[in-house]
Amino acid sequence: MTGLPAGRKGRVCRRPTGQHVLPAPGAAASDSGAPPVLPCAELHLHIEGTLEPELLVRLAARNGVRLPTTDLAELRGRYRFTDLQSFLDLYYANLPVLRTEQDFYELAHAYLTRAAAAGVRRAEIFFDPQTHMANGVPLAAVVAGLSAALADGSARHGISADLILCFLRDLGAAAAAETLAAALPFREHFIGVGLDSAEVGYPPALFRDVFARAAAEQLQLVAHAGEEGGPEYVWEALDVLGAQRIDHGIRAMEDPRLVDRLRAEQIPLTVCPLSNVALRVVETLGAHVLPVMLSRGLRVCLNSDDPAYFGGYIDDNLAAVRRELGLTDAHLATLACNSFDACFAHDADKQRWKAEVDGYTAGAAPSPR
Ligand code: ES4
Ligand code: ZN
Repeated sequence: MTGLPAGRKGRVCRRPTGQHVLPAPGAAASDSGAPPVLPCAELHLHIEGTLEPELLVRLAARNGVRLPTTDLAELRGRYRFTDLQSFLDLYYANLPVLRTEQDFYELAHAYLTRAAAAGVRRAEIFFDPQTHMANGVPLAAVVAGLSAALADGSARHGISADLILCFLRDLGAAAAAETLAAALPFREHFIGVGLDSAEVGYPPALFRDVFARAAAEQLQLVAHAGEEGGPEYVWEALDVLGAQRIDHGIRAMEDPRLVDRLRAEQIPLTVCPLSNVALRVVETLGAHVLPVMLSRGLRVCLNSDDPAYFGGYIDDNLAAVRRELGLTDAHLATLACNSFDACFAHDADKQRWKAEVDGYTAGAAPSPR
């Protein structure tokens, strides 16, 4: 376990002067002269959303689970969504292929391998126990498989990673409380709780008691809010649940008073641009509010959400916002530093990772020919 309460103050990250040029995001770090990738933390990642069609088909065959098709192109062709619910319908329909500890191990192992290539130094990974328990999988198997993969990711790739247990808001508060009670025997295997799934109609305040119980267990508190729900969901997540980070939060930009609050308190917002486009929360990437959030001084960082479904991992998100929003090297360095400031790791680790960003930006200046 590496998770600890976040240190409040970090050293200010040195920004590039504007002359430096970062290597294109997506380039794999290697000893072979390939340019290094920007180090970052990924704080908004649903492990179930990393289930790529190839692994889906392999697990279905291994576990005798019928899929509507096993054709990879056809499966990928189904990954077109009109809103959050249309995505969730497919996402939940695919999850019965996950049955054993080994399945969960392989799922998280594949993510961490891909994340390491994308520059991820720290991952705080959501999992949805209610889905798996409803599918007949013991919570012990879920936790053991994921935890083993995290330990392996640390040994193989040096990635620091922890789990955050999410409550499915559309199953209600009583189910969330039962889930927390069932999970407390595994308390040492997760560092926090979150709130996900269908947002509109399930405001954060419904979950006041279960979040209070989690806080009493010294768990970190985060919540999805302001993805499809309005700014009032963000206010509630902060004021009623005591959320330390807001997942998505882009609709907070509709409320100037809320923006002032988020800036004043430097509350982290884990923004997921490719997700927002895929779920039509924004019309196009070029219309995303991310540049405004940065210019308003919000502590925003980039994340992939459900990368198997939304067109890419964190490096793909970085490349996309650089291309479509014209974000500069300084912006990307700020996003990376923000991700480390926002994470729940030890302060010494945060400082070390942010120094890597500094070294990276300084070292990325093109050498004179
Ligand atoms: C999710 Cl994009 C998104 N929003 C809310 N809940 C989720 N669970 C998995 N992906
Ligand atoms: Zn999410």
